[in-house]
Amino acid sequence: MRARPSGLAAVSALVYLFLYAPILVLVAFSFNAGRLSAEWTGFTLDWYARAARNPQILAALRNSLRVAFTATALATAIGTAAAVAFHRYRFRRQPALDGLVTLPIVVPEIVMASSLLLLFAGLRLRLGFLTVVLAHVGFCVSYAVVVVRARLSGFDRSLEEAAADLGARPARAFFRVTLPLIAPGVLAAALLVFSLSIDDYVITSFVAGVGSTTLPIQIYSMVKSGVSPEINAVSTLLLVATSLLLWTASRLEQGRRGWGTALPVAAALGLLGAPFVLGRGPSGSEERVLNLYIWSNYIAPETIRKFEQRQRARVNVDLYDSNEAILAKVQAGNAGYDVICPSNYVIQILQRQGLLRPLDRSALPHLENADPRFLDRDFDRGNRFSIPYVWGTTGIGYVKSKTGKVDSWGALWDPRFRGRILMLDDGREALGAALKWKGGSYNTTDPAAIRAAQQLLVQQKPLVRAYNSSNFEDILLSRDVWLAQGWNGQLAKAIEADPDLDYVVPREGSGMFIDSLAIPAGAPHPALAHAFIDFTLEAEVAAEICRTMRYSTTNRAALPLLPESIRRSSAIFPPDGVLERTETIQDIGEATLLYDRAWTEVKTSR
Ligand code: N2P
Repeated sequence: MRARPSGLAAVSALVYLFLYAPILVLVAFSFNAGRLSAEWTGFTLDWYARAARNPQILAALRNSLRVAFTATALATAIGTAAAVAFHRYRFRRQPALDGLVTLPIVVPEIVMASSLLLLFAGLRLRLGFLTVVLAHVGFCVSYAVVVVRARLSGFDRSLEEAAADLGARPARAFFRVTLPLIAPGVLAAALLVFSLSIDDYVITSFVAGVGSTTLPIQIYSMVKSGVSPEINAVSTLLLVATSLLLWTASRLEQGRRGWGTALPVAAALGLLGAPFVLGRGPSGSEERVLNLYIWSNYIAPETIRKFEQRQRARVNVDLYDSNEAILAKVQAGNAGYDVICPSNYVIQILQRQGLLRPLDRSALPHLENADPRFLDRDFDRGNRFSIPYVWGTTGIGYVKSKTGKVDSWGALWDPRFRGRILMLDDGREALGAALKWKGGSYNTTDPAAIRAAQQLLVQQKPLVRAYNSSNFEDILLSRDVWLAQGWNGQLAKAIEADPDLDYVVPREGSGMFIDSLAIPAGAPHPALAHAFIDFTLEAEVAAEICRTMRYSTTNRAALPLLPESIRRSSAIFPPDGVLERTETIQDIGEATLLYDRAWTEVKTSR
């Protein structure tokens, strides 16, 4: 026997540590009593219990299971049939066919995702359960074929022929002889497909509509509004369940079976089903549903819950962090949203394309509460399609003790702050900062000016720690950055939590936005959508939205209900002098392409 090279064990330990440390941390912190994942404060199972009571998580889990079971049945059946056909017959150009069947395994997921979306849009299929299942079957069949074929390679065809000689028809021979013999392979394929389906994020995120949010999508959307230990708990369950399934699949492929196979599968399904037993399962009855698509950090769960109780309805909330995301979803069509919340210029674009539904004034009695300063604006004269929700400014949040007073966009290019700068992950905003700094406009259509802004951002890149539009305020609070371009509401929240932070609308001027609620043309529940918009116009509700999110309210009646601290905050309600130097982002038509191109160049430059 050869001696084991010394140090090998240590090296392998390191490799395994590298591979598994993140997962172990996640699992460990799912049992941590503290909310901040940074330190251990004691053991608890509470996050599991909470996850089991969280209706959004339960709904997502139920969707994931429905999709996974359906996709598994279909993909395994199709895959098995294909594998048997390949085994039984030789086709012309067999190698090419083999390649084509396995190709989807190596096609980049993102390519598969966007081509599926295109296909469904072309077929005018509404995005939802059906499209998700079709997509999953699409990417899983290849795996099923590969696994079943492996099993078939050891299969003795003379058994099937013997059955035929004894008078069995092909179907009977298949079900009585072939299938039982290859059953372990088929089962292994099914387990693999199930775990691929239940895990998938990229493809699902493209082809899911509202109401078909699966667990991975739900987890990601929760991460965007801050990592809570509940997510760690759900992720741990998902991780353990899929590992058990994959482990069993590989045992089956090696020809092992018995209790060692049945138990882990039962355990995995038990884990996935447990939340329904522990928590109050979601009611299966056909309820009234509102599908809301809104910016992250724009509405508190309590506010949603109030509306649900009042209307005896359920609200599905999906979150986004850029106007581009909402444009893409609504333009792709048929996403099934009832209420969306785009910025001013996006309302204009969508309305011009006929993608918004005219509002019914008689269903909006609380419109009288709205602040007239935000009504009848250029992006929607007469408010035929949209009702203002909140407004705000773009500026810089910064750590006073580290940077001193900041009042210019130039601070974001200051080499002293290398690695301590965060920019919004948003082309119009990031380019806008560069344009403003040099005395230009957010809305210039001059190609040379846009190119110059692009160059500034490329030069700035080595100083930038992160591009982030979702939780930039957390990153500032944690001191990972000292300067963050961001939107005022979230930064105002951070300032209240930490007096060493401040917010400024730079002296060169900046952006101001009015984000409005609107109903997409194809919204499935327009009546409930109107009820929701009217609900947000109630003085108390509008005040709650401002209190919890710190974005400035567009509701006049809500102002007196706000605490002094908010009314006085210059980050939340900037004085007129500040507003005078802001401008709104406009729809600039064709020139949008120049911005898109410039931003892509910035993001991909090194
Ligand atoms: C909230 C983002 C503010 C929207 N997360 C800017 N239009």
